[in-house]
Amino acid sequence: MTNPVPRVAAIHDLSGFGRASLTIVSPVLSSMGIQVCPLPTSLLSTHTSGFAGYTFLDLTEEMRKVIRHWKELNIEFDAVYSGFLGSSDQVGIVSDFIDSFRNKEQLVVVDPVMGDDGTTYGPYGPDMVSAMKELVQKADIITPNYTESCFLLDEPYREEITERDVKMHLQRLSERGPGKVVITSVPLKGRKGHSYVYAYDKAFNTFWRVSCSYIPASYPGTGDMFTSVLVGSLLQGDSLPIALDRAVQFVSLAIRSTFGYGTPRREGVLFEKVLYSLMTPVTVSNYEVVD
Ligand code: PXL
Repeated sequence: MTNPVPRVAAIHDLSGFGRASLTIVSPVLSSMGIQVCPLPTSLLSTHTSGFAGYTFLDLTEEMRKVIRHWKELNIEFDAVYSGFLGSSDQVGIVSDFIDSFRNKEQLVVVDPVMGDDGTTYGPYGPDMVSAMKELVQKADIITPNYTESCFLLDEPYREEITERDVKMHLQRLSERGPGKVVITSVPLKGRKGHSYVYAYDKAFNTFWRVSCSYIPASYPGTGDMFTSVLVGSLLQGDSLPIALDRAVQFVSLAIRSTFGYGTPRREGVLFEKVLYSLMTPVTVSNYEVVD
């Protein structure tokens, strides 16, 4: 760590309404005592999940200028954390950013945001999937959801998956480069009523699993929330399984707090109501080691 307050370059879109990407990443990480330096990839009126007619401004050229200026200022980042990218061309920019700002103790986290429930998000197609396959090779940690792990591995999306197959996904993804792989929203066979997060740490050859009870509503932005808490927790010095626990607990609490209000799904989770909970370390832990 090089800075008294850990500093993150956050490469995500800025969606004005609906709670996704930078409007989640910034408050979550700031609440955890982390400095966020946003490098916006695009500007949207809303996120793309459930809103028709959203506006979209591609910021690729502006990103090059921002990066040039940051380089002139010799800014050091303790972590680089990328998410939703505006175009497959931006993958090259993020890849160069990682190379040019690399330092020894830095954490590079790529959330290969591409889709959910077996389909890609609005503006994405096969070119983004190919580009993401390249980018994940540069990361220390990747956090695809189950759908995105299928895209990255050219595997068919299934309604249910066995634990043996999840472990295979994790190991095959880590062979591409990242030492730690996390897969969220795993629909484990025979375990309806629960949602699972699995992780693999290559250095220790260990698999981890965290379960959370399922609430019958899925909200956009929860993946951004999960990975942001994970990044904040790791930068605070937590171990991978504790960081997974904290991320699962925060997302579950945020979903539970929202569900009772019956707000439109597309407006995301009312995480503002539970942001305070990020200011304390983990209090309950339920992770398991998987044989
Ligand atoms: O939460 C992922 C995400 C990020 N950014 C935009 C999105 C989505 C998912 O819908 O549309 C613009």
